Amino acid sequence: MPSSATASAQSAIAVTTPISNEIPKFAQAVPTQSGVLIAEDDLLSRQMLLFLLTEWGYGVTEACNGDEAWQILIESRQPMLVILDWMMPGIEGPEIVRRLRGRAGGHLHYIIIMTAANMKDAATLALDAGADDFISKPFDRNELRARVGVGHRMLLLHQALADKMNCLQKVTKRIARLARTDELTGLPNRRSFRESLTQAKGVACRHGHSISLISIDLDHFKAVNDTLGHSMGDQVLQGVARVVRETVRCQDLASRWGGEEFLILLPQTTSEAGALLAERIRRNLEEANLSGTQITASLGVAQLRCGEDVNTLIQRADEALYRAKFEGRNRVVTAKP
Ligand code: GH3
Ligand code: MG
Ligand code: MG
Ligand code: MG
Repeated sequence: MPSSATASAQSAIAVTTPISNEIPKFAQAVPTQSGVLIAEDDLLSRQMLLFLLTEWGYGVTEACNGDEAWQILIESRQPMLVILDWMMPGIEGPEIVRRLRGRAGGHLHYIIIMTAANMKDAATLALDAGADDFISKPFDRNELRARVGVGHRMLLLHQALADKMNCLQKVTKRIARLARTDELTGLPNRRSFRESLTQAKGVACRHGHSISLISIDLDHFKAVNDTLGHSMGDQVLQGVARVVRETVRCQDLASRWGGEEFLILLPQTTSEAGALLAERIRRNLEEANLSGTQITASLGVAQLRCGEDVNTLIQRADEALYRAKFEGRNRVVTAKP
């Protein structure tokens, strides 16, 4: 039995193959896992359909009236290929189609309605009800094989498209995540942090909550690179990120702002509480002994003022940080509220 890919490739060939009376090879070759639901109340017709479809390689599910067919269709997504008799006890063919198309995912089935040849406008009505195709009864076996084959190819195409969409969705998600993450430390990057800060500011203003920021800059980090090498410096930065992440509370958001600088958003936090947390981070970094080297950091803390924009808040946290540098490094300085 051919794979789906082979069947797709074969169906592509069909477009350029001139029409002949011979059954094309690809049309004969149907993967056995392809199922067809036959809903037909006439026993003889149902047996004939069962015989032919089985011979052509389809797995067949039978329903002998409309209610039974409907039950099968709503209980399972399979089979996706459906042959419905128009007139049956219980729900009639076109009504089944209408109901199915109205359900989530119900547009994915390929539905062929069997119409009596002498019924006026039957084909139009069947297609208008939402069927994909129709076959007049009594049916010609070659025509049936060909039309069911079209349905089968359409379902394969749908499947291939759905697989591609799935793949695309996963890639898009991954790209979006990468665009928001700092590659070295795995922390949110500057872009992501700015968005989160703007959002958090909106929430804080609406609810009258305080919100604070800690700005961190490693002390004399250039010397770490100069003595240990850049790749060791990278490892130290990863270690700093780990220490910061482990020290902050779960509602806080630590980010790598750039280089050896980190920003932490503290929702519902005053600058006094922020300073206590900053001091804990400072101490933990000092004691961490990352990659066999002792590093220290200077930290600035600022609390959002009423009506202040996020850039000014960042700037005030930075100014506090530079005061910490100026005053001798390895310390926390809090900006005036
Ligand atoms: P200060 O105490 O005044 O902040 O001194 P400093 O040496 O930390 O500051 P400076 O701005 O002079 O140097 C920052 C250093 O951080 C220089 C730069 O090479 C290093 N750095 C920035 N980004 C990275 C990185 O991704 N990996 C490594 N290994 N080093 C980085
Ligand atoms: Mg009937
Ligand atoms: Mg710096
Ligand atoms: Mg520095």
